[in-house]
Amino acid sequence: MVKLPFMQPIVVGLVLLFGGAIAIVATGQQKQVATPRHLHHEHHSSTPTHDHSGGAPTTHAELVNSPTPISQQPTTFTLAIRTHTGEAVRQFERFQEELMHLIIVSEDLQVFQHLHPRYLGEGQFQVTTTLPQGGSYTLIADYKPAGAKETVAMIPIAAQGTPPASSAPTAQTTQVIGTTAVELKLSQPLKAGSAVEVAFRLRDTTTQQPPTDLRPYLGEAGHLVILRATTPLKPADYLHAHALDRQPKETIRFMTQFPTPGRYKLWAQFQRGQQIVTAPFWVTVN
Ligand SMILES: [Cu+2]
Repeated sequence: MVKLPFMQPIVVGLVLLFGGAIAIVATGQQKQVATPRHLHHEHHSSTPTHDHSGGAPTTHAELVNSPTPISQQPTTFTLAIRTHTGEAVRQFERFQEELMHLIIVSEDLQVFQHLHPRYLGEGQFQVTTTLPQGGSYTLIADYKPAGAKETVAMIPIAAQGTPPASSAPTAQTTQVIGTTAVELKLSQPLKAGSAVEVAFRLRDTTTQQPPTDLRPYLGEAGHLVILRATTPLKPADYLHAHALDRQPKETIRFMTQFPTPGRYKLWAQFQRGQQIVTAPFWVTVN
């Protein structure tokens, strides 16, 4: 297997229960990579342990004072980050320009939101959003306690309202979002456990030329969030790939590694002027 400098193990996967909210947490999951070897651990470990790398305590996220969301109505979510002994985690490090990245997806992965909750202090983050339809969602909180590793916590929620009609995944490799055409380009067939370059070629549909107003998004040429199509989602199913460049060009490249075979959804995000372009793609990994 190709060893990459950014490969880091998932140290532990936990399932914690408190007050009805369930958070599944992986501490020490590095952004892109979960190697299959580590997937074994997460089914077994349900005891809080410590991050092997720095001795920092494992943390989890839980929803506090948050109402049941109703579709098409704004809902304010408050997330509390705590240690396993229940103490508030107060210090966070900014990464990719934010203290927390919150991804919200519907169970069928048709709905995707990438939000940056406001830090209220005392370990609490808050964000207001509107879920477009009823049904099951997962909140994926990605944060970095000071002195500890980046942590991914998953909180399943249900929204009241009519669930969506089922829609089949498409194998389309070009998506047109507004006036931006985004073409997915893979350097090789996708194989679980192998590093792969995932690139996106951007074109302005009015000029048929590369966009001239591309700018970095959250400090990088672009953002790529990847989720495995599975229920329930676990931290190992979440990949957050980094762009290979800071400055966006016509083709924006990412390196990642899919941990296991299956269907995955990719959301590539780029910034044009003041607008964020989010392009979704389905891929199959063998
Ligand atoms: Cu973010």
